[in-house]
Amino acid sequence: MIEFMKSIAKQAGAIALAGQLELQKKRIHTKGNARDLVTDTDRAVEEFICSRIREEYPQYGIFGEETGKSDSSSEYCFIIDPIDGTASFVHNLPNWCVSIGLHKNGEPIVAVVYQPSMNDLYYAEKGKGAYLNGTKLHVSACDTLVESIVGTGFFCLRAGWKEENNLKYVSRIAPLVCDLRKYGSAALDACLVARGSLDAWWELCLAPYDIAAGVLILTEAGGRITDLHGGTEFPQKGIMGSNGALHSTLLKFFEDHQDLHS
Ligand code: 2AM
Ligand code: CA
Repeated sequence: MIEFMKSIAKQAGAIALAGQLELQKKRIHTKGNARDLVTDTDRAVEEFICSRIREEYPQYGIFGEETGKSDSSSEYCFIIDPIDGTASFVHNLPNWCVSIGLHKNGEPIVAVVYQPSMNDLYYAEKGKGAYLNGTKLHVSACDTLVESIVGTGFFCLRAGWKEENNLKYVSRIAPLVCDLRKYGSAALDACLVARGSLDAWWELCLAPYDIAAGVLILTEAGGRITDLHGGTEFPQKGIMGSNGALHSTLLKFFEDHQDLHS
């Protein structure tokens, strides 16, 4: 299974890269077409992944960002984000990826995240560790906020959260940490924590396909994932992934500022 998922993620990445090349040619000159093209590429990538899954695992469920949930009673479900980090994809920035997770009875068991711009393939199987291009991953050992680099994202702003949004957390945490990062792909943020480049990451308002693969890669690399209250209701109640060592400190931070978030 893992080899199948790695292979389709890489092929999907190649389809996306070809779409991105077309997009770059058109983006400078024609606004409207560029928007259509990214949607077309998203759909083409997801359709490719779904068709390969239907060939190899016809009985399994599929939940894709573009096509929604398939009708299936299988205990297995593939969860697909064909291009996570769409804004970076459109603007020719490197921080976008193909994300494919496999759940069994709602629990992640296999995960693949492919970042074509770097040719980086992250993957994990439950209980077998997480890897980047064959090298085992481990989260960082950083245990103080003042030394930490923490990632976040602002989808909540685009989702229309006018008052209770992430900006209030950001303004309060910025003075406490070494630095903040915002890369625009939740799947890659989770992988960056898994490889120890970020010490933690949080976001308020994501969908299951944004994080389905990233959560397993992060936890298999020794990290911890919860909602912003320390529970398991992510991403509905926000999500935080950390190296583990910083987790309780960050949960305390969010608890102390809970009035900022409904
Ligand atoms: P995307 O690039 O696939 O749209 C950045 O803050 C994160 O928010 C990205 O992972 C981005 O995924 C995600 N995001 C953007 N629009 C979203 C939506 N409508 N629902 C859920 N997540 C979204
Ligand atoms: Ca996404």
